[in-house]
Amino acid sequence: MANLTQFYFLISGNTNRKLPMYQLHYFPANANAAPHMVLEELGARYELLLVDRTKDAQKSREYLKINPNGRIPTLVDNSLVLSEAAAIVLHLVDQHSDAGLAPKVGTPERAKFYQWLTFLTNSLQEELMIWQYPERLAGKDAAATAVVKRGAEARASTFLDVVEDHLKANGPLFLGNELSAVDFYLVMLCRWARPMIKPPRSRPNIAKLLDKVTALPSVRRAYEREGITDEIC
Ligand SMILES: N[C@@H](CCC(=O)N[C@@H](CS)C(=O)NCC(=O)O)C(=O)O
Repeated sequence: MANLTQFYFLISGNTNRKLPMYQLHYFPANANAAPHMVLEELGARYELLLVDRTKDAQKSREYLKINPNGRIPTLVDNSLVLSEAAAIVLHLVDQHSDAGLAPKVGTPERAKFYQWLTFLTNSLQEELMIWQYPERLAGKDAAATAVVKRGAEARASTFLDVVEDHLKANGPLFLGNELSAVDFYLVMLCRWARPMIKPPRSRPNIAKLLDKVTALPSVRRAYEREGITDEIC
């Protein structure tokens, strides 16, 4: 059987540096994208390591040692091994609090930042996962799969409407004029959601946020380094 655990190193910014600070295990445009955009925006030192999903490397013995869930991404920060994209994003913004990608801890703004990040990862992301992989819930039954897919898309669409209403009232970004990590998280999810019957960009305020955030050099670099060359979302 082929070696299922091929990790590849990719270039990551500066070359005149000592050991990398972080390692991000990724697959192009997967749930690593939000942590990756944050790393780029922070100007952090990191290495990218490909977890080759085409070979099921996320389920390999080596990878399961660092991520027993067999999911991508995983961030390695010295002795800390961290999974869950939202947790990684929170860790990064806390490690680089001076960069201001999240409001100060203990403020109402920070609480709202938690609210939106949790909403994105817990509600929208999960529904998009079901929409993309309905057979994981429905099994082999084609009719059941279609029902699950339709239901997940309808729920994801409702969640996008909630984001649209929020941005209309409080935008152009999640926290008004302040760029925060939650804006990057929405970009990641909106890329996945592009094939929806009602794509995220059909909502004007979401489209405005996506235009603003995908114009950032950090965001373009992150996707380019993952090998993504088409329009981000
Ligand atoms: N809740 C996790 C979900 C991660 C996740 O589902 N990653 C997908 C890629 S986007 C994955 O690893 N899929 C491979 C699999 O399920 O085998 C997170 O946000 O990090």
